[in-house]
Amino acid sequence: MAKHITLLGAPIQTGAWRRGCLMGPDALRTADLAATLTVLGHDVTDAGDVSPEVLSVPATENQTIRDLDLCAGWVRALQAAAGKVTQDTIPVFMGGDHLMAAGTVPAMAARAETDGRPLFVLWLDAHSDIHDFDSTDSGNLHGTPVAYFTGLSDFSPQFPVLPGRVDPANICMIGLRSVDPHEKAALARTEIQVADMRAIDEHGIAAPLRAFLDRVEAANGHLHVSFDVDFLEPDIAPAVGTTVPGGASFREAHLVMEWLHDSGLVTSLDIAELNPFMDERGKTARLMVDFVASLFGKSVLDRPTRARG
Ligand code: 6HN
Ligand code: MN
Ligand code: MN
Ligand code: MN
Repeated sequence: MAKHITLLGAPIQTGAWRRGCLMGPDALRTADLAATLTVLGHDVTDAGDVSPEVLSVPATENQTIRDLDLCAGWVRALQAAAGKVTQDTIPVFMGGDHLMAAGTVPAMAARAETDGRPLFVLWLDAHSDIHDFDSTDSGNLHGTPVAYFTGLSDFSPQFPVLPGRVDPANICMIGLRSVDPHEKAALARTEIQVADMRAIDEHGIAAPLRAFLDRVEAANGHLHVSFDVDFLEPDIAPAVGTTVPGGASFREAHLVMEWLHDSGLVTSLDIAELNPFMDERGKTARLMVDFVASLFGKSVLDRPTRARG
């Protein structure tokens, strides 16, 4: 089924320690993301890049936090830009480090509220990104978006009041393999469903995904997918700042993308943490374009899909 897809660049890199994610949107463009989706029959608009607001926010008690003003300016600008995306389009937010999700996800939650449906989030990542201003020991705010958009921690007054909040019970994290002690404790206190790499080794990646997609469908939910490139095994996807060995294989990630397509449930997507400065001849950018294409219907053989209106 043809979709209207809007590409929106989120070249934020101040949430990460390593510079380079600002090139992420342009690497995806160079790897032909728009044309690839157009060939699949979709109507694609590239809406260009968002720019951060220039802000000066009060200091946090934790002095280790990096680039707080710029990060806050990005969160505000991304919430504003994503907030303009209407229901009839599927936005693909091209990051940018994963703090981008502090902008995109609350906006998608607010969008879902306008038709009274809940937002679900599939978090594909080596990390849980559930730190807050007090708990982060690295000071890198890309480790915090989940604690923010769930309202589990207080990020005021530095970050905006949430335009929309995600219920932790509506989040599924797949691929985790680097979780800090504070994050472990935070996850244990929430209803977030987690399939870490051990669970994937034991039961396969299909089982937790199927269970989650069934829940999204039963709740008539919108589904936002936040795909951190470090979800993948670094051998196949070297273009990330925070590589952790033992990630999802090409085939596991590919299956996830194809199932997401067949579910007909996905209403928005983040591509986060692509750092082209770390890439090998564009291989990670091209791989990500291929995965996005699978999510939007590229397949070997046709299979029945659960088309939704
Ligand atoms: N990401 N837990 C680590 C930290 O610095 O807080 C890593 C965060 C990684 C963030 O993958 O988007
Ligand atoms: Mn992440
Ligand atoms: Mn990560
Ligand atoms: Mn940490």
